[in-house]
Amino acid sequence: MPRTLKIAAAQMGPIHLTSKREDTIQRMLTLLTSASKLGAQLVLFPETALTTFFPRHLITSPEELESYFDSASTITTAPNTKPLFDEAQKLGIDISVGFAERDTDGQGYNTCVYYSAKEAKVIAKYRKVHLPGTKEPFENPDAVNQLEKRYFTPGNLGFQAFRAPDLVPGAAKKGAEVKAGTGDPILGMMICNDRRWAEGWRCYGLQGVEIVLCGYNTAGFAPDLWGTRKPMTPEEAEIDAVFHHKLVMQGNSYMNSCFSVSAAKAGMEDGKYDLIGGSCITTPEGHVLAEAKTKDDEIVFAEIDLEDCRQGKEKTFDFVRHRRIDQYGPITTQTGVVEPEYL
Ligand code: CDV
Repeated sequence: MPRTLKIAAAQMGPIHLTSKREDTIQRMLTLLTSASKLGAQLVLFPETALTTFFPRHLITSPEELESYFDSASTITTAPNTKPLFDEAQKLGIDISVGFAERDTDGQGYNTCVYYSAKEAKVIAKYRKVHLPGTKEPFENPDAVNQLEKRYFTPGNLGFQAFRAPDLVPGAAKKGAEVKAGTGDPILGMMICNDRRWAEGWRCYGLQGVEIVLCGYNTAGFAPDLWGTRKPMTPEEAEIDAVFHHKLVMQGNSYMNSCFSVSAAKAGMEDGKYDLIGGSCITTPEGHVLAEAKTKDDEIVFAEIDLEDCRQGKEKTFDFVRHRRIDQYGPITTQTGVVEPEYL
Protein backbone atom coordinates (compact mmCIF):
# COMPACT_ATOMS: atom_id res chain seq x y z
CA MET A 1 0.00 0.00 0.00
CA PRO A 2 1.48 3.42 -0.93
CA ARG A 3 2.57 5.64 1.95
CA THR A 4 2.93 8.97 0.21
CA LEU A 5 3.84 12.29 1.75
CA LYS A 6 5.01 15.72 0.66
CA ILE A 7 8.30 16.93 2.08
CA ALA A 8 10.49 19.98 1.64
CA ALA A 9 13.85 21.47 2.46
CA ALA A 10 13.69 25.18 3.31
CA GLN A 11 17.08 26.37 2.12
CA MET A 12 18.01 29.75 3.59
CA GLY A 13 20.25 32.39 2.09
CA PRO A 14 22.76 34.11 4.35
CA ILE A 15 22.01 35.35 7.86
CA HIS A 16 24.53 37.88 9.14
CA LEU A 17 25.96 38.81 12.55
CA THR A 18 23.95 41.99 12.13
CA SER A 19 20.70 40.27 11.08
CA LYS A 20 17.72 40.84 13.35
CA ARG A 21 15.95 37.77 14.73
CA GLU A 22 12.51 39.03 13.73
CA ASP A 23 13.67 39.40 10.10
CA THR A 24 15.06 35.87 10.10
CA ILE A 25 11.81 34.48 11.53
CA GLN A 26 9.86 36.45 8.91
CA ARG A 27 11.94 34.81 6.16
CA MET A 28 11.22 31.39 7.69
CA LEU A 29 7.50 32.18 7.77
CA THR A 30 7.61 33.15 4.10
CA LEU A 31 9.33 29.85 3.31
CA LEU A 32 6.65 27.98 5.29
CA THR A 33 3.91 29.74 3.32
CA SER A 34 5.56 28.74 0.02
CA ALA A 35 5.93 25.15 1.20
CA SER A 36 2.31 25.12 2.34
CA LYS A 37 1.11 26.24 -1.12
CA LEU A 38 2.87 23.16 -2.54
CA GLY A 39 1.11 20.97 0.02
CA ALA A 40 4.22 20.20 2.10
CA GLN A 41 3.56 18.25 5.30
CA LEU A 42 7.12 18.33 6.61
CA VAL A 43 9.69 21.13 6.20
CA LEU A 44 13.35 20.99 7.21
CA PHE A 45 15.21 24.20 8.08
CA PRO A 46 19.06 24.42 8.18
CA GLU A 47 21.60 23.99 10.97
CA THR A 48 21.73 27.15 13.19
CA ALA A 49 18.76 28.45 11.20
CA LEU A 50 18.08 31.33 13.59
CA THR A 51 21.52 32.99 13.44
CA THR A 52 24.60 33.41 11.33
CA PHE A 53 26.96 30.42 11.50
CA PHE A 54 28.73 32.09 14.45
CA PRO A 55 31.32 29.30 15.13
CA ARG A 56 33.40 30.74 12.30
CA HIS A 57 34.18 33.70 14.59
CA LEU A 58 36.32 33.95 17.73
CA ILE A 59 33.81 35.57 20.06
CA THR A 60 35.31 36.90 23.27
CA SER A 61 32.32 38.73 24.71
CA PRO A 62 30.19 36.31 26.82
CA GLU A 63 27.11 38.50 26.24
CA GLU A 64 27.57 38.42 22.50
CA LEU A 65 28.13 34.65 22.53
CA GLU A 66 24.94 34.09 24.56
CA SER A 67 22.95 36.08 22.01
CA TYR A 68 23.44 33.22 19.51
CA PHE A 69 22.05 30.55 21.86
CA ASP A 70 18.45 29.52 22.58
CA SER A 71 16.95 27.15 25.11
CA ALA A 72 15.38 23.92 23.85
CA SER A 73 12.81 23.98 26.64
CA THR A 74 11.42 27.37 25.55
CA ILE A 75 12.05 27.19 21.81
CA THR A 76 8.32 26.94 21.01
CA THR A 77 7.24 29.55 23.55
CA ALA A 78 9.98 32.24 23.61
CA PRO A 79 8.70 35.44 21.95
CA ASN A 80 11.53 35.46 19.39
CA THR A 81 10.85 31.89 18.11
CA LYS A 82 7.18 31.19 18.98
CA PRO A 83 5.71 32.70 15.76
CA LEU A 84 7.49 30.04 13.69
CA PHE A 85 6.03 27.12 15.63
CA ASP A 86 2.59 28.75 15.85
CA GLU A 87 2.52 29.17 12.09
CA ALA A 88 3.67 25.58 11.52
CA GLN A 89 0.83 24.39 13.72
CA LYS A 90 -1.68 26.64 11.99
CA LEU A 91 -0.61 25.35 8.57
CA GLY A 92 -0.46 21.74 9.80
CA ILE A 93 3.19 21.38 8.77
CA ASP A 94 5.76 19.49 10.83
CA ILE A 95 9.08 21.36 11.02
CA SER A 96 12.63 20.51 11.99
CA VAL A 97 14.76 23.49 13.00
CA GLY A 98 18.45 23.75 13.91
CA PHE A 99 19.73 26.16 16.56
CA ALA A 100 22.52 26.61 19.11
CA GLU A 101 21.16 25.22 22.37
CA ARG A 102 22.19 26.36 25.86
CA ASP A 103 21.21 23.61 28.26
CA THR A 104 20.15 24.28 31.85
CA ASP A 105 23.53 22.98 33.07
CA GLY A 106 25.31 25.61 30.96
CA GLN A 107 26.53 23.26 28.19
CA GLY A 108 26.19 24.39 24.58
CA TYR A 109 24.99 21.97 21.90
CA ASN A 110 24.46 22.22 18.18
CA THR A 111 20.87 21.01 18.20
CA CYS A 112 17.77 20.49 16.11
CA VAL A 113 14.23 19.73 17.17
CA TYR A 114 11.32 18.11 15.40
CA TYR A 115 7.99 19.84 15.99
CA SER A 116 4.84 17.87 15.22
CA ALA A 117 1.94 20.05 14.10
CA LYS A 118 -0.53 17.32 15.08
CA GLU A 119 0.89 17.05 18.61
CA ALA A 120 1.57 20.82 18.83
CA LYS A 121 4.88 20.08 20.53
CA VAL A 122 8.50 19.05 20.03
CA ILE A 123 8.53 15.25 19.76
CA ALA A 124 12.25 14.70 19.11
CA LYS A 125 15.56 16.43 19.72
CA TYR A 126 19.00 15.69 18.28
CA ARG A 127 22.39 17.10 19.32
CA LYS A 128 25.20 17.08 16.75
CA VAL A 129 27.64 14.27 17.49
CA HIS A 130 30.48 14.95 15.03
CA LEU A 131 31.69 18.48 15.79
CA PRO A 132 34.17 19.55 13.11
CA GLY A 133 37.05 22.00 13.24
CA THR A 134 39.18 23.19 16.13
CA LYS A 135 38.98 24.70 19.60
CA GLU A 136 41.53 27.42 18.81
CA PRO A 137 41.53 29.54 15.65
CA PHE A 138 43.97 28.63 12.85
CA GLU A 139 47.29 30.52 12.89
CA ASN A 140 46.62 31.78 9.38
CA PRO A 141 44.73 35.07 10.00
CA ASP A 142 42.88 34.65 6.69
CA ALA A 143 41.67 31.12 7.44
CA VAL A 144 37.98 30.29 7.70
CA ASN A 145 37.62 28.98 11.23
CA GLN A 146 35.21 26.32 12.44
CA LEU A 147 35.24 26.68 16.23
CA GLU A 148 32.45 24.24 17.02
CA LYS A 149 34.67 22.32 19.44
CA ARG A 150 35.06 25.60 21.36
CA TYR A 151 31.40 26.51 21.68
CA PHE A 152 29.65 23.13 21.71
CA THR A 153 29.81 19.83 23.61
CA PRO A 154 29.47 16.71 21.43
CA GLY A 155 25.90 15.46 21.27
CA ASN A 156 24.88 13.00 23.97
CA LEU A 157 21.47 11.85 22.74
CA GLY A 158 22.70 9.28 20.22
CA PHE A 159 20.97 8.66 16.90
CA GLN A 160 17.44 8.08 18.13
CA ALA A 161 14.90 7.39 15.39
CA PHE A 162 11.28 8.32 16.04
CA ARG A 163 7.88 8.10 14.39
CA ALA A 164 5.96 11.23 13.38
CA PRO A 165 2.16 11.03 13.57
CA ASP A 166 -0.44 12.11 11.04
CA LEU A 167 1.80 12.25 7.95
CA VAL A 168 0.58 9.16 6.07
CA PRO A 169 -2.98 7.79 5.98
CA GLY A 170 -3.81 4.40 7.44
CA ALA A 171 -0.62 3.98 9.47
CA ALA A 172 -0.64 0.89 11.70
CA LYS A 173 -0.80 1.79 15.38
CA LYS A 174 0.12 0.15 18.70
CA GLY A 175 -1.69 -3.15 19.13
CA ALA A 176 -1.78 -3.94 15.39
CA GLU A 177 0.31 -6.79 13.98
CA VAL A 178 3.90 -5.52 13.68
CA LYS A 179 4.96 -5.47 10.03
CA ALA A 180 7.85 -3.34 8.76
CA GLY A 181 6.82 -0.47 6.54
CA THR A 182 3.24 -0.12 7.78
CA GLY A 183 3.44 2.30 10.74
CA ASP A 184 3.88 6.05 10.93
CA PRO A 185 7.01 7.30 9.11
CA ILE A 186 10.32 6.60 10.86
CA LEU A 187 12.56 9.66 10.94
CA GLY A 188 16.10 10.42 12.00
CA MET A 189 17.90 13.75 12.35
CA MET A 190 21.56 14.63 11.92
CA ILE A 191 23.40 17.92 11.56
CA CYS A 192 25.86 18.95 8.85
CA ASN A 193 29.20 17.20 9.46
CA ASP A 194 27.33 14.12 10.79
CA ARG A 195 26.27 13.35 7.21
CA ARG A 196 29.87 12.46 6.31
CA TRP A 197 29.99 9.66 8.92
CA ALA A 198 28.50 6.32 7.92
CA GLU A 199 28.21 5.27 11.57
CA GLY A 200 25.28 7.61 12.36
CA TRP A 201 23.41 6.63 9.20
CA ARG A 202 23.77 2.95 10.05
CA CYS A 203 22.47 3.55 13.59
CA TYR A 204 19.38 5.01 11.97
CA GLY A 205 19.29 2.26 9.32
CA LEU A 206 19.20 -0.30 12.12
CA GLN A 207 16.01 1.36 13.41
CA GLY A 208 14.36 1.11 9.99
CA VAL A 209 14.68 4.82 9.23
CA GLU A 210 12.67 6.00 6.22
CA ILE A 211 13.65 9.69 6.08
CA VAL A 212 16.88 11.27 7.36
CA LEU A 213 16.80 15.05 7.88
CA CYS A 214 20.06 17.01 7.77
CA GLY A 215 20.50 20.78 8.00
CA TYR A 216 23.93 22.21 7.22
CA ASN A 217 26.29 25.20 6.93
CA THR A 218 29.16 24.09 4.70
CA ALA A 219 31.95 26.47 3.73
CA GLY A 220 32.60 26.58 -0.01
CA PHE A 221 36.24 27.59 0.33
CA ALA A 222 38.16 26.74 3.49
CA PRO A 223 41.58 25.32 2.58
CA ASP A 224 42.81 25.31 6.20
CA LEU A 225 39.85 23.13 7.10
CA TRP A 226 39.59 20.85 4.08
CA GLY A 227 43.33 20.52 3.39
CA THR A 228 45.55 22.21 0.82
CA ARG A 229 47.49 19.40 -0.88
CA LYS A 230 45.82 20.15 -4.19
CA PRO A 231 45.54 23.94 -4.58
CA MET A 232 42.10 24.98 -5.80
CA THR A 233 40.41 28.19 -6.74
CA PRO A 234 37.38 29.11 -4.61
CA GLU A 235 35.16 28.10 -7.56
CA GLU A 236 36.78 24.65 -7.88
CA ALA A 237 36.65 24.13 -4.11
CA GLU A 238 32.95 24.93 -4.00
CA ILE A 239 32.18 22.47 -6.81
CA ASP A 240 34.05 19.81 -4.82
CA ALA A 241 32.21 20.69 -1.59
CA VAL A 242 28.81 20.37 -3.29
CA PHE A 243 29.96 17.10 -4.89
CA HIS A 244 30.94 15.67 -1.48
CA HIS A 245 27.67 16.86 0.06
CA LYS A 246 25.56 15.08 -2.56
CA LEU A 247 27.86 12.06 -2.57
CA VAL A 248 27.25 11.36 1.13
CA MET A 249 23.53 12.13 1.00
CA GLN A 250 23.03 9.86 -2.02
CA GLY A 251 25.42 7.10 -0.93
CA ASN A 252 24.15 6.82 2.64
CA SER A 253 20.50 7.02 1.56
CA TYR A 254 21.18 4.09 -0.76
CA MET A 255 23.10 2.04 1.82
CA ASN A 256 20.32 2.49 4.38
CA SER A 257 17.40 2.33 1.93
CA CYS A 258 15.89 5.64 3.03
CA PHE A 259 14.98 9.04 1.70
CA SER A 260 16.98 12.03 2.84
CA VAL A 261 16.27 15.75 2.98
CA SER A 262 19.11 18.23 3.35
CA ALA A 263 18.70 21.98 3.88
CA ALA A 264 21.57 24.44 3.48
CA LYS A 265 22.23 27.85 4.85
CA ALA A 266 23.78 29.19 1.66
CA GLY A 267 25.51 32.20 0.15
CA MET A 268 27.87 34.87 1.46
CA GLU A 269 27.45 35.27 5.25
CA ASP A 270 28.97 38.07 7.30
CA GLY A 271 30.31 39.75 4.18
CA LYS A 272 32.97 37.22 3.14
CA TYR A 273 32.17 33.64 4.15
CA ASP A 274 30.69 31.66 1.30
CA LEU A 275 28.42 28.71 2.14
CA ILE A 276 27.43 26.10 -0.45
CA GLY A 277 23.83 25.54 -1.53
CA GLY A 278 22.85 22.15 -2.93
CA SER A 279 19.89 21.41 -0.64
CA CYS A 280 18.32 18.24 -1.97
CA ILE A 281 15.98 15.32 -1.52
CA THR A 282 17.43 11.89 -2.32
CA THR A 283 15.73 8.51 -2.81
CA PRO A 284 16.44 5.09 -1.26
CA GLU A 285 18.07 4.14 -4.58
CA GLY A 286 20.50 7.04 -4.18
CA HIS A 287 19.06 9.37 -6.80
CA VAL A 288 18.55 13.13 -6.39
CA LEU A 289 14.79 13.73 -6.64
CA ALA A 290 14.82 17.52 -6.21
CA GLU A 291 17.53 20.09 -5.59
CA ALA A 292 18.06 23.81 -5.02
CA LYS A 293 18.76 26.01 -8.01
CA THR A 294 19.89 29.08 -6.08
CA LYS A 295 21.93 30.03 -3.02
CA ASP A 296 19.01 31.99 -1.59
CA ASP A 297 15.84 31.30 0.37
CA GLU A 298 14.26 28.50 -1.66
CA ILE A 299 11.88 25.58 -1.15
CA VAL A 300 13.02 22.22 -2.49
CA PHE A 301 9.95 20.02 -2.68
CA ALA A 302 9.04 16.43 -3.53
CA GLU A 303 6.21 13.99 -3.10
CA ILE A 304 7.60 10.66 -1.98
CA ASP A 305 6.28 7.17 -1.33
CA LEU A 306 7.86 5.48 1.69
CA GLU A 307 7.00 2.15 0.08
CA ASP A 308 10.07 2.82 -2.11
CA CYS A 309 12.25 2.07 0.96
CA ARG A 310 11.06 -1.54 1.08
CA GLN A 311 12.99 -2.85 -1.92
CA GLY A 312 16.43 -2.03 -0.47
CA LYS A 313 15.46 -2.94 3.10
CA GLU A 314 14.18 -6.36 2.02
CA LYS A 315 16.74 -7.29 -0.64
CA THR A 316 20.27 -5.82 -1.00
CA PHE A 317 20.34 -4.27 2.49
CA ASP A 318 18.24 -6.77 4.40
CA PHE A 319 20.39 -6.31 7.50
CA VAL A 320 19.17 -9.35 9.41
CA ARG A 321 20.19 -11.70 6.59
CA HIS A 322 23.40 -10.05 5.41
CA ARG A 323 25.13 -8.12 8.23
CA ARG A 324 28.12 -9.87 9.89
CA ILE A 325 28.58 -8.10 13.21
CA ASP A 326 31.26 -10.54 14.38
CA GLN A 327 33.52 -8.98 11.72
CA TYR A 328 32.91 -5.28 12.53
CA GLY A 329 34.71 -5.03 15.91
CA PRO A 330 36.96 -2.02 15.17
CA ILE A 331 33.94 0.15 14.39
CA THR A 332 32.94 0.45 18.05
CA THR A 333 36.24 -0.34 19.79
CA GLN A 334 38.62 2.01 17.99
CA THR A 335 38.59 5.68 17.00
CA GLY A 336 42.00 6.29 15.35
CA VAL A 337 43.61 4.31 12.53
CA VAL A 338 45.75 1.26 13.34
CA GLU A 339 47.76 0.39 10.22
CA PRO A 340 49.13 -3.11 9.53
CA GLU A 341 52.80 -3.55 10.56
CA TYR A 342 55.49 -2.51 8.06
CA LEU A 343 56.70 -5.33 5.80
N1 CDV B 1 28.78 23.01 9.99
C1 CDV B 1 29.54 21.96 9.67
O1 CDV B 1 29.49 20.92 10.32
N2 CDV B 1 30.34 22.12 8.62
C2 CDV B 1 31.24 21.07 8.25
C3 CDV B 1 32.58 21.65 7.91
C4 CDV B 1 33.65 20.61 7.88
C5 CDV B 1 32.60 22.58 6.80
C6 CDV B 1 30.69 20.18 7.17
O2 CDV B 1 30.89 18.97 7.28
O3 CDV B 1 30.10 20.63 6.20
